[in-house]
Amino acid sequence: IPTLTLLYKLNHLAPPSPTVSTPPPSKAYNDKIALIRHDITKLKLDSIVNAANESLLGGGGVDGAIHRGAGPNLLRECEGLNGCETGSAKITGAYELPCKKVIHAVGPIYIITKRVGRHTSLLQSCYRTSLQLAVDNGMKSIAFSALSTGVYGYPSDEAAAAAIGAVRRFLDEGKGDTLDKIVFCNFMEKDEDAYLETLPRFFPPV
Ligand code: AR6
Repeated sequence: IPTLTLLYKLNHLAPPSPTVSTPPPSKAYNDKIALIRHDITKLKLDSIVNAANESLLGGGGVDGAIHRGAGPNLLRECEGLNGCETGSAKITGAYELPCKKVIHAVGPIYIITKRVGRHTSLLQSCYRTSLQLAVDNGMKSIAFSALSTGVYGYPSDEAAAAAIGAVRRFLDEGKGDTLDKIVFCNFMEKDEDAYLETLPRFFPPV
């Protein structure tokens, strides 16, 4: 039933934006970009990005780890947010976590959104919305979990290209000037491998 609901909603979204080709690699932002493999809940950065679902009321994977680490007050705050649409994000306090804020992004379920050609734009929209929320809330650093690559089934290589491309575009548009660090925080080796392969296409090693 949740699957049918999501499909219904997606059919009523705006048509997909034209595909954006990969820009030539740029070292200009290399000091801002970091790739690590770590438990994101342990990071002492300004903000971390959770791979949430539309209810924003917790779940498994990184979402479960973040709620466990933050304690029950995070759920209390999330209960007041009235959920979040796929492709968007909302920001909360971090409570007992070492970061200052948690950005809850709702990535697309791969198999459903691919059917309607919205998987890439929805995943990229999560990254863009999260970056904008970080900037708007005075965050200097942000760490992304690999949104949608767990339970939501997004293939690691495609997800990495969409994520890194979205970050690169945000920076190219001059919207991320106040951010000092943008961290891609992977947990599984398969995702780290995809990032190691894909990052140089957008941000070549110095
Ligand atoms: N730190 C960093 N990354 C992690 C951690 C961690 N502690 N734990 C897992 N990951 P997933 P999704 C990685 O399944 O695919 C939840 O139930 C993991 O290896 O957490 O977006 C939500 O409530 C993977 O690369 O999120 C939703 O219902 C990435 O985090 C649904 O899952 C995302 O995997 C969202 O599915």
